[in-house]
Amino acid sequence: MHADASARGKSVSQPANLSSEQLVSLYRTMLLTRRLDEKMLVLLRQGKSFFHIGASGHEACQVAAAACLRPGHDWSYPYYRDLAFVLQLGMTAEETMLCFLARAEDPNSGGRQMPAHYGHKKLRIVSQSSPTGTQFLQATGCGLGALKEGKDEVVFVSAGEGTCAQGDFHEAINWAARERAPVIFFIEDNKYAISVPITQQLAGASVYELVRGYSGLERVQVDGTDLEASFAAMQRAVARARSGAGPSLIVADVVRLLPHSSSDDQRKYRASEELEQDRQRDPIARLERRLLEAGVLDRAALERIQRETTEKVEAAVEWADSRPHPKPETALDHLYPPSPKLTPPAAPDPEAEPVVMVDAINHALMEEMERDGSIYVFGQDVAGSKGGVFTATRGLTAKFGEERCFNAPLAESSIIGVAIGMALRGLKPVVEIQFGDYIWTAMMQLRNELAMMCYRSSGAWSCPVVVRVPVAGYIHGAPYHSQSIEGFFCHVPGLRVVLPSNAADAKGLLKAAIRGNEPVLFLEPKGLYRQGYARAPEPGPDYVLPLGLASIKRTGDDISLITYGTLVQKSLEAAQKLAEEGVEVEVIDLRTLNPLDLEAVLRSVRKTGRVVIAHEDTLTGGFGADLAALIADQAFEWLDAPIRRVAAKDVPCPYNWFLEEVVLPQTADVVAALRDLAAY
Ligand SMILES: Cc1ncc(C[n+]2csc(CCOP(=O)(O)OP(=O)(O)O)c2C)c(N)n1
Ligand SMILES: [Mg+2]
Repeated sequence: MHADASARGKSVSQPANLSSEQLVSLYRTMLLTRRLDEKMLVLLRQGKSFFHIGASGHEACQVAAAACLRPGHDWSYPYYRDLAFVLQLGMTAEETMLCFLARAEDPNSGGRQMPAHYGHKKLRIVSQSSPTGTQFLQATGCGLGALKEGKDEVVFVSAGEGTCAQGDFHEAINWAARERAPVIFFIEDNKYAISVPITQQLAGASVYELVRGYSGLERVQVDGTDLEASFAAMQRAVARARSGAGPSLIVADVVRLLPHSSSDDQRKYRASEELEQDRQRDPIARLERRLLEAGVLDRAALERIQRETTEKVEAAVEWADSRPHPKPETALDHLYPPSPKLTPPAAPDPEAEPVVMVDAINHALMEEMERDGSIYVFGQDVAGSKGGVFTATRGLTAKFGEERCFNAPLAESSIIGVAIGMALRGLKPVVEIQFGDYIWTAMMQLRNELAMMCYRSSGAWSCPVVVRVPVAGYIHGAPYHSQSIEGFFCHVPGLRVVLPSNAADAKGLLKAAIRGNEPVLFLEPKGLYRQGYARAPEPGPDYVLPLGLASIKRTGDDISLITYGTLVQKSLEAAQKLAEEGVEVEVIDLRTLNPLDLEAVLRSVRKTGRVVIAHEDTLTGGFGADLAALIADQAFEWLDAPIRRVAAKDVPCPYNWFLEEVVLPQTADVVAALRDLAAY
């Protein structure tokens, strides 16, 4: 083992203190892993499942790592190659076969994910996904949570060497090292990422070299086919994390004895001599030699263990194969976790002091943080006396301390990934992405992690994260401070999308988002933050507005004008104009797009028979397209005219204010659409 002398902590070379019993027990898990891998490949050929990805060659370092953790106390984010790790931590052979055969009782995902996507609530193995590298930031968030809660828990996160090229890997190390978070980055270096060798992957062809510059990170290199050396490296990293000294990165040099997965044939890109060299380093053969030489086991004892292991695998397969598949009628379950049912509050007192939208949001955060100590606010510039570029978080650090309102690094994926990790351990992150235009670097975490966690784990895990995002234009914000983003996110099952148009709604909806268990994208039209017309008498601290209730802003019998966000005021102005012309327009503010109050829309359409949908987002693929299709589908017989849409032109929003005016929908555009429809 080679530890970095320049990093915090001492260099160690002592062998692990493993007793004979421990060695044999770890050997049993390694062998079980190998036999399961072999059996799964047989079952695959028999058409019993459709994907396999093996641990063969990685077993020694994996059992060593798991043996150093406290199951059910420490947290793990293992990757798809970690069968030996999860078995050693406590997952049973039966459970891994339920996973492989995609059965209903599989604790990993209930048959929703491919095999080897681990997750086990009781063992604190967090549900893992397919994208390489998303786990690092979540592990960091989990570690930060442990620090904030004063728990001595350690967080294990693993991946292959190829995955260390991902940005999330570096973002996670940066944040974990900055905070001295108790995270162990465990890299299983088999020199290949599918077919790509490490020389084509990483500068210096070495993970150890790659992370040299991270101050506060201890780096260790170890022969991952050597059980005892791996155990010593891991023991040291666990002790360091538990003592509060901070993160470690262990690079375990291993061999990949199987192709990348059952979809791959490594003979196509690796020389037979190289494959033979790898076989010479087989960790199981190595440990068997060691056990025999040390007299821990004799040949007969070894053979007995091998027989028992084979029998165990056969019994596990037979049992798992007898268990039921998930019922077809459960295919739509667990998209969202159960959330408290809220009843609509009484209307706010009209005599109350008026408040602008940004202050209403600020007060909602203030009141909710006061009420619930598990709420954490973070993002870029949100802390201290600045309180965010729009002041939405002003005063939170002063009131609740840096522990609960703090600045994140300038990295959006970090903000969402860390929030997910915190939420998974039971905390309530309410984070800010500074501008909707910059949310894209967090897209993987939002779409593949936050939104899918509950579904992919069959409801075992959920991420109650609220993501606040200033969006939209009319502020001369140019292409990169004007974007409307709701259309993208309404296409993501598992994510709620809220878009208020005034101060009172913003306060009530934000409170509901915070008090619920679902992941919520809370979009704040920044042009309305201080707008006079978006002001409202401030509702009290108990004003919690359930998501999914549209608001009828004006009633009318002639045309339904369905809108939300910045177009609400323009729609009201247009409706007023039409009223002067004798046409009564009903204006509906959707307030939340997911859940959608379709019933309120249909009720209005059945009355008017004519519909205009108005939103600021660009036309093509916008939310209006979907809503128009729903109305056409469910109220066709009631329609007397085509459904019209008013939206931004299909170009980015330009800076020049005359150009901006052309691109973004104006009141005159809404008026024109209404007149056109009234005359149809
Ligand atoms: C973000 C992302 N890109 C690509 C893939 C496809 N993919 C799956 S595994 C893999 C290689 C990973 O190699 P490495 O990190 O070295 O781990 P190993 O499989 O060798 O253990 C790739 C490219 C993916 N799952 N996720
Ligand atoms: Mg690899």
